[in-house]
Amino acid sequence: MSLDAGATVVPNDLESYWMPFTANRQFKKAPRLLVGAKDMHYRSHDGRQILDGTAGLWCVNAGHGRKKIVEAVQNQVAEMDYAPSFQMGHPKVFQLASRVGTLLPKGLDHVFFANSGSEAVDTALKIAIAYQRVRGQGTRTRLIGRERGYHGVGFGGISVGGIVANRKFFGPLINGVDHLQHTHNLEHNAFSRGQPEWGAHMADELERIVALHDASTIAAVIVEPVAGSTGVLLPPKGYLERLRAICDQHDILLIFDEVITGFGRLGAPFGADYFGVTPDMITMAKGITSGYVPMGAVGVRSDIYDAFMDGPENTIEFFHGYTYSGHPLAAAAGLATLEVYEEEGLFARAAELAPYWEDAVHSLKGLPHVIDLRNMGLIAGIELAPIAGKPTARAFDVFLRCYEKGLQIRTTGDIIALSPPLIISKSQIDEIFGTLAEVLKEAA
Ligand code: PXG
Repeated sequence: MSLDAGATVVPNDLESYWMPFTANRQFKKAPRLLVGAKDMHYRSHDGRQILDGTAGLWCVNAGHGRKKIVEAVQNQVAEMDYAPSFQMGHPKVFQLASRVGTLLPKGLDHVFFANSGSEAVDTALKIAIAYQRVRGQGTRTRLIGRERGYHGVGFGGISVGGIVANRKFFGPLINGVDHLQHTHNLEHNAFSRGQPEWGAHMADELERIVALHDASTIAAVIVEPVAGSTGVLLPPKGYLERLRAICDQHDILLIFDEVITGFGRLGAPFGADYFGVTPDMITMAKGITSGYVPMGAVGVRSDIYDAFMDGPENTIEFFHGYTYSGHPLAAAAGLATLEVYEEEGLFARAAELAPYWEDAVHSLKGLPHVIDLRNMGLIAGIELAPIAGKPTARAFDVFLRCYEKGLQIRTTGDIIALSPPLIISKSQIDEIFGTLAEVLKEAA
């Protein structure tokens, strides 16, 4: 093993690392290692510049190696590495909660910190069930998710999630969960620009689920406003509004999982702002620190928080938390990241670029294998027809070819997902779609 400090890092033994969500044996035969990053680019271990079309994994919204964030983290680690999170605090985590509170939709002004999206989701689900209990509605324990939903990989998240491969290996999961149908429909909505017209009625299925289980057993509904991991599924016009109305009618909490849609991805602070639909809780991660340090969080309506602030003042109100909740490095990264977003107007920039992005996405129409193009804010989904009998192979081939040509994309099944840092320029947008067009013409 040679991992010499300062030298280009090329480990010669890849065996020990069990890689997450990766075809380990395939990867280890032909590894793709990233060794540096600045602004819109990664540097690969073979010294090439790779244009980052995915903001890492949907997280580096401020772009790579931004001085302000780097220095904030460096200074923080030197000043105080760690502070206990239970029965103790440190100033920056309070500041960050206030800052995030001011960004969140009105009414959601309390923030619980975790270290990832998965933890944020489990936290929100636990808050939902515990809230029903503390307000005297302890029979409301059921959770409703959606097919093709991705809510991370904790047992709570995969239970409400709807991606079969993420669920089928792991036994009965948590019980008392039901699922809405997903809204993806190529027959009605292929090649829609932005929100599709067809499908608002799919929200009415919640009425059927409520009729089946009775509202008195249901704590919360959790959905991604735009489903990311499953291949960029956009909510039909009116769909989220209807979900909100049905939840209101039955006194059920609505949770938006905004791990991807938060922090400017759609050209607004949150998807809730973009769609004008306010949930009762928002889960977030990724963009909160631009991915520089892991962090997750849940934004909570103040009356939910208040419902817990009962009983003797010396009792812990909510038995939940992590050693690293609000870690000083994450808090410092978060504060600096929010400053960068604000100073550079990056959410507005994403909104301004969105029409240009939309045209670029839809310029791929008519190219081989492209059966749908979807876009919103600075997100794109490009759905390819699978190779017969070999699902995922075509998109993966496109991914490898793009990487060879210096472009980082992401694939899920036979869908390509794009979500660049919000600092992307128009010429870099042209480069992404130029490369993709070339590759689609030559791909299998
Ligand atoms: N909720 C949503 C909506 C997510 O997208 C999580 C929860 C879990 O976050 P953590 O931090 O625990 O991974 C996510 C994560 C991809 C991809 O390319 C998406 C995610 C993670 C990695 C890859 O589709 N989303």
